[in-house]
Amino acid sequence: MSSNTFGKLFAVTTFGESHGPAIGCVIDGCPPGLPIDAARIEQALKRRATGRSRHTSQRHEADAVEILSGVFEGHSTGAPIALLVRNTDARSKDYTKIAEQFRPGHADWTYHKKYGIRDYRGGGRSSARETTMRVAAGVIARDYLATLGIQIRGYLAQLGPIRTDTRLLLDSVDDNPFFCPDPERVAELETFMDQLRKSGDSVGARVNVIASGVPAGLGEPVYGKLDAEIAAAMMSINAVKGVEIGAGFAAVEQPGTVHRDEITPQGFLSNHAGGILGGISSGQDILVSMVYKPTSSLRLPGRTLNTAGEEVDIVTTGRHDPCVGIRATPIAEAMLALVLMDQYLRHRAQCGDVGIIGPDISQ
Ligand code: EPS
Repeated sequence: MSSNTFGKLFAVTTFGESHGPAIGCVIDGCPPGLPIDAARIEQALKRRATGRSRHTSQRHEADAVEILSGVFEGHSTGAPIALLVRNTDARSKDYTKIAEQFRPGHADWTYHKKYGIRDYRGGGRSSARETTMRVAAGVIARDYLATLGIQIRGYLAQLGPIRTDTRLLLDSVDDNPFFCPDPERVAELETFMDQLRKSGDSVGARVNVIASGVPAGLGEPVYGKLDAEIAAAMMSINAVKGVEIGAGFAAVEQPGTVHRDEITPQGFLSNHAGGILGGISSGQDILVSMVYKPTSSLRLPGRTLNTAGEEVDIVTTGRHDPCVGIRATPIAEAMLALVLMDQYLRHRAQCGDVGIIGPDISQ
């Protein structure tokens, strides 16, 4: 089996490899009449792109978007929307040395074990380059969701040992290359990353995403619960090793009297549930948090095997992100948008004519 499509009614299929001729996606199920503009998508891709600062990979991709289908006179037609981005700055020779070696901590090993053949150039399909198309499709989902009053915003919550969720000035997230919500932490991040880059090591990060304006009712118990699909969406992003909704793992220490979000005529008194109860959105903000592991492509030597099963020391050269989490905020936002878009269309299909009984206190 293969699994390159995300979503049921808003179904996004991505294709392409990091060093292949192009990457792309096909979005099937987009409602007609939505304005779609390549330049707007390209703007969004710039937020995620490599080479925006000295703290990320220095690969400089054009990330020019070609719309091949599904858009007429600037609007979605209801036909599949096909987007293509040609790869323009792949440097495959960087990978010749490790073509027959497995980077410890990388998908090299498992792709080889599963498929028996591996495009080693830039990690092939396992590369974070693929997330470009998630962000592209995410623009379309976010634009539609915005017409419903749903907004999605993410930020870097922690980079290595540095907590950055000290102040949530979300309007300043795009003013720095880290998506840091506290401008006072940026200098510390710069210094930390400069030292890390010199050392040759890498580090992990935590990214948080919030969806506001989500109506109560999205989510399909029991196997299509909203939180289950959000967790799966985030876990499908390269390097994500953990996902939390609301209080998340902190719930283990919370008494029920604290964790429960008491309900009053004015609304919920807290949001430990992260906006989801029983797998269905409650109308509160949806709170998602995820952790990215440290990058596995390192110039510091490490022990591994080669494809002949011999012990070797591996050194990975080339252009890599010392912290993939730095560029991950737009990807996490896009994945949350894809889940909500798909779940919205699914809710409309099954329950579109269900009236809410009693006052809606959740808004
Ligand atoms: C990546 C390795 C690097 C990054 C790449 C992700 O690729 P390369 O070695 O070919 O320069 O630059 O990121 C992107 C190209 C991108 O657009 O995100 C990896 O191993 O995941």
